[in-house]
Amino acid sequence: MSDLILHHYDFSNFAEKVRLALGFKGLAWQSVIIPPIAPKPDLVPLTGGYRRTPVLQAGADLYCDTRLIVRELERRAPSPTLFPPAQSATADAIAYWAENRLMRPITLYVSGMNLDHLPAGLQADRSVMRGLPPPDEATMRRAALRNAPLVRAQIPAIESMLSDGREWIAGPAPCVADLAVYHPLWFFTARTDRLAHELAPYPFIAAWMARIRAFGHGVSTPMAPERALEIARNAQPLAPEPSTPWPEDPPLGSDVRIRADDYGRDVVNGELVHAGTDEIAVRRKDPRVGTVVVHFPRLGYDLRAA
Ligand SMILES: N[C@@H](CCC(=O)N[C@@H](CS)C(=O)NCC(=O)O)C(=O)O
Repeated sequence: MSDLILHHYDFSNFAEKVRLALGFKGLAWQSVIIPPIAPKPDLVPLTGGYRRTPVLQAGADLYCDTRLIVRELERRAPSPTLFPPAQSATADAIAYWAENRLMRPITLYVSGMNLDHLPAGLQADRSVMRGLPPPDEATMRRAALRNAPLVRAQIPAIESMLSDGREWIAGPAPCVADLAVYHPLWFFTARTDRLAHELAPYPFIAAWMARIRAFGHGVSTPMAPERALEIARNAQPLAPEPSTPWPEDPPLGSDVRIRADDYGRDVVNGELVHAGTDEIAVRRKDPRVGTVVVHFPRLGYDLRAA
């Protein structure tokens, strides 16, 4: 049985990025479905408070944020690679743009146009997650209309990247940037086809999306959430990778808190066991899961002394 457990739900676009990475690498994995809105009583004991989706678990190690999750999959299954070295700088820049500049307008546009398809309580939950008051339907509709032009100003850039006939977005080989640009576009039609017309004028995008869809999702087996907790409880975390801390970092072994620097800023407390250029990790204890190590990417997370 694969020891990879993905905590996710079907319409999460960031989860779709990881499902496709699992498919690209031909991996088997266990699928734990988590609630799309808080509370997440069987996830938070594992992560220590992080509630965003998805989370990857392997035994007593938890990997938060797709930036790190995809790298961890690469470390465990290097071939085929999602990080061809010649493309890595371009890929990182493209992925950053797609997930931080393109994604939000798409979310606001798609959600506001599909109010009749949103799960109950979703919008209120997302507002709390961002520290905002819950919007009423008219506000969401206005946000959708404001964001439609911002979406339309950016999608042609994707068509243009592909229009020299290349198969993949950052060069001759598929890489993590393909997944990072794909999942915001996937979100357009994840619930309904209502906005499919927005992508219709772009033949290069359509062909490229079909190539990525063909990666599939690997081989997944459903797992009950309690079983994932039990697996963590019965496992020991991996020995932390050697650290290369910066002088500004809190000392290794000290109590720290980590949280996302954008939204869903729930604090995770623990003992700093790894500080590297790209990753930070804390060890923590929970009555339901014993000792676990929770890993985060360096970029996008705030690390400070507790
Ligand atoms: N930077 C994060 C963003 C993850 C994210 O925003 N996921 C959305 C779902 S697509 C989320 O967490 N929504 C709130 C939730 O699921 O509780 C990542 O790459 O994993």
